[in-house]
Amino acid sequence: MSIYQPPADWFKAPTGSERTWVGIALVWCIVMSIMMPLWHFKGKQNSSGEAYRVEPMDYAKRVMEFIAANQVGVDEGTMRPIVAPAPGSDVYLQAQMWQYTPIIKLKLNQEYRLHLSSLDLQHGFSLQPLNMNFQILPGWDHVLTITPTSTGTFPIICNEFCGIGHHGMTGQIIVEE
Ligand SMILES: [Cu+2]
Repeated sequence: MSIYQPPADWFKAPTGSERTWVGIALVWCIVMSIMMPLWHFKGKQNSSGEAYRVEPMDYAKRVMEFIAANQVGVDEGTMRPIVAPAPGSDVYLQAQMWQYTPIIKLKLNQEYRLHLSSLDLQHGFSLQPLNMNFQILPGWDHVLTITPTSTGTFPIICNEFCGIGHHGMTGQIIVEE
């Protein structure tokens, strides 16, 4: 509640350049509102929001089972397990301060269900150099349906500040023929 009541004729319709800028802002709002759902279906890089509640310790157990069933090696530099899951299968990536586990090898042009979750706090999943970005939250299993369309080694970097080791938090997805 204001101290003084405004005069009854306080509203003045915008004129001149103010009117132009209000118009530009309005048109842009409408364009963005149309583009968001359009890009979801046309852009091929948006998640359909498939996510499930999961207790962090239950997720860690699934990741351990996944690694045990699919491990093909160990990365010598980081001592992280390397897994090569079957095409069409569920793939589990675990984020925690300050690493991603495991290193994932995928086949070109095959579809996978990539599960993302965190054991501690919020992390980011930024796949480079494609610049595909998702958030990784503890308590949520976020499932991305992905089909790699080019071969190579794709670094994952954390783009949500998560503490003192954040700058060194990286992972890897390797795509092979
Ligand atoms: Cu981080």
